[in-house]
Formats: sequence, C-alpha cells, structure tokens
Amino acid sequence: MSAQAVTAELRQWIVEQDQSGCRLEDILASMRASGWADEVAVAALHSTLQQSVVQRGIAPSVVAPSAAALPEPALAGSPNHVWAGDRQVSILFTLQHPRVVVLGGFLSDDECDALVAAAAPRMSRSETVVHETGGNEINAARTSQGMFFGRGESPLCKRIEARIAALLNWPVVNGEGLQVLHYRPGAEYKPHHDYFDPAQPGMAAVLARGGQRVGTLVIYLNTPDQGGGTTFPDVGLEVGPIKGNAVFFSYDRPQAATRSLHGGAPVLAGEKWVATKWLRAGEFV
Ligand code: PD2
Ligand code: ZN
Repeated sequence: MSAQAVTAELRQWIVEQDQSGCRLEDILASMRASGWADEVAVAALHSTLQQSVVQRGIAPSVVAPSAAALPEPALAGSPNHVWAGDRQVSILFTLQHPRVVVLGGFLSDDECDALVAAAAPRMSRSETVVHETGGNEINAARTSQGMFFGRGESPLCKRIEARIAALLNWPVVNGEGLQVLHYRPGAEYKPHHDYFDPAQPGMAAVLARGGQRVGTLVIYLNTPDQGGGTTFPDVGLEVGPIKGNAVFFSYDRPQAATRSLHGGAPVLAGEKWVATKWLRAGEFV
C-alpha cells in the first residue's frame, strides 16, 4: 500500500470532482479504475472530504467500498422488468444525473385504490419542514393535502414497504412512513429538494432520526385528467402521473449539484393522489 501514497494532487483532484457535482461513488469508481486499492481510495476520499461529508450528514456507508451506498434498483444488464419481492415492475426510463428511474406497474389498481381509501379520512393541509427550526409549517409552495402512515401501520403499508425495500435494495427500517398527498385542480408542489440542509440550525434533530434523506419514491395512485407531472427543472424532465407507476430518484449529498430539484406541476384538470416514500441513509426512528 505504501506505493499508493495519497498525494496533494490526488486530494486536489478529489476536491475538484466533488465540487463539480460528481457523485461520491463515481469518484471512487474512477479511482478504482485508475488502479487505486479500495481501502486506499476510500481512506483518501474520506480524509479529504471528511469535514464536508460530516457537515452534509452523509453516513460513512455512502463512501464504504462494498456497501450499497444509495438505494438503487438492480439494473445491470438493462432489464426491462425487475422482480420487487412479490411483483414484477417495468423499467420505463432511466437517467444517470440526476439519478431518476421511472417504474411501470409498481402498484396494482386495487392497491392504489385501497391506499387512497385508507388515507382519505386522515388528510389535512400539507406542511413543509422549516429548515431554521426543524419544525413544520403550512407553505404556499405546497398546496396539496397530506397525511403520513406510520411505518408498518397496516398489512397494505407493510406489503408496499417490503416491495420498495426489495426493489431499491434498501432496508425497510431506513424508510420514513408512507406519505399520501392529494392535489385538487390548481394545487401544486413548487420545485424543491427533498434532502435536509445540514447547515440550518434546526436540522440536527431531524438528521438524528436516521441521517440524511438519500432517495425518494413518488407513486402515482390515480391518473389526473391533465397536468400534475413530476418535474425535474434542472434537466427539463417531466414524468407523467400514471396510476400504479412510480418515479424514483436519489441524491448522494444535500447539494443542488445533484440536480435532484423536482416539483409537482399544477393539476390542470381532475385531481391527483400520490404516495411518497423518503429513504434515509440510516435507520429512521
Ligand atoms: O406529487 C409529486 O409529484 C411530488 C413532487 C415533488 C411529490 C413530492 N415532491 C414529494 O412528496 O416530495
Ligand atoms: Zn419532493
């Protein structure tokens, strides 16, 4: 290993890759491809970026060499379908940066209807996290109604959570409870990031419950007549909200460079129901 000394040039290169928005795993992969031993590459990445890694609330597992760093479907070999534990799900679209995967048939029509029926009596105006305090507040940027199921609250929740875990190779316990949102005509969710800004004072308590959010799955529970797509403004992408389909996206750091900015476009006709699953770096308690 002594032949692989971590030079100032290497550290400089790591910092440049990081600042240009490269994912930590991609930096590691480049180092491995250039012949760096795993343990040397991981140690160099960690020591070079340690302060920012800690400040960002990123779990050490994100830069671990063998652990799955982010939730991700098994797409090696470009399959058109993947097995999600109890159901086959179609792969309709993938994008690397931001990491976005659009899934077909993630839920059956009956599962969508049952989730809406269970959520409907419990809806109230959606709130957003106040980054300064870590509390919640009603926000004009989010004009939907919403509710949270507790994790594992019902057999249906458990089944969907197990399917998400199998699909994305991410532990059930790292997931927040499913959230259901209802948008009436004109309602929207303006573009935002789902990660927490660790620099804000209120975030310590939020991050203590499982670390950063590292991925989101938005599942469409009905098909609005017009509008209501999920938009990714940094790359001009809009995912159509089709009942039973879902869009997954991940972000390996709480930074805009991930291009994970996204929003719920206004519903123009009809209504829109979705379920959102947020995935944390660690166990969500
Ligand atoms: O409803 C959506 O399409 C949507 C868009 C952006 C949901 C969320 N974000 C979310 O729940 O975070
Ligand atoms: Zn969101």
